[in-house]
Amino acid sequence: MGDDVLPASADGDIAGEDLTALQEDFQRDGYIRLGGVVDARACRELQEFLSGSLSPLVGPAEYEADVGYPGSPADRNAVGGQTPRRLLHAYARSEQLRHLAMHPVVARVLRCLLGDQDVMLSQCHHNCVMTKHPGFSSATLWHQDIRYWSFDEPELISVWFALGDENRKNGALRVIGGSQNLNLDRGRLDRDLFLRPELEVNRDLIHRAQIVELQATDVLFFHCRLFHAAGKNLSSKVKLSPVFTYHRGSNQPIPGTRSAQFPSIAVPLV
Ligand SMILES: O=C(O)CCC(=O)C(=O)O
Repeated sequence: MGDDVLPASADGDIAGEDLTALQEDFQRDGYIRLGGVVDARACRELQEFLSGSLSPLVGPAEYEADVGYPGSPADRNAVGGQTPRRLLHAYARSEQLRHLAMHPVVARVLRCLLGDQDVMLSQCHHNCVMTKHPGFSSATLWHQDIRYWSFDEPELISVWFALGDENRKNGALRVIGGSQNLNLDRGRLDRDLFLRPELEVNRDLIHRAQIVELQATDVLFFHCRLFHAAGKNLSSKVKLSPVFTYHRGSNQPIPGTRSAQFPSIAVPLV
């Protein structure tokens, strides 16, 4: 099940039969969690580095006020209006983040899930560090990340790295397992392609959601068509989560779109 956390072995490797099980879970649920992938010390060092990028803010960044989600400040001049939501261009920010994006266990699992040796990291959206602040963070409504993307095929996988614990209190992700396989009528989504919660049929779907709690060093892989959402951070500590998105080399961004703005980078074979 996608809600089990499969630990990587002490040397960070994964047995072939485990990879097959992960692939089956991913096909069914649209997400999988892997436990203890990133070295704990690397998580602490990344948290330290990223905290230093918040104050003073090292751009480029997206602000909570820019997205206008429930709970976000009305504009950048409002109280809390300078709260960052994402540190953008994560891959370019440091050697440590580049190592994280190309983590050998992540690369191995991606090759299996995408069924291809030729795996690429997109430098367009996500490629960011989600920075969920106490006080001024917003809730993210139910959506599929494919709304951001323009690729030949809707087959991309995002990898979410937990540098600290992620739980209900600090706004962990919630997912609707299996929803990557649904084809919903356009009328079930609002103008911005969020699920319309006022529709009973959508309420039934949302009722199936599960929270994805993560511990520092865990990673979550999720399909770009998986419906997911997240709450505000009600803890007293900023939640920092690097997120990168990957695709097969043969699955190309549509020229001229935001997805083609920067070249993708090959994930090295290990
Ligand atoms: O609020 C969150 O942490 C979820 C963010 C998210 O799902 C997104 O930006 O696509």
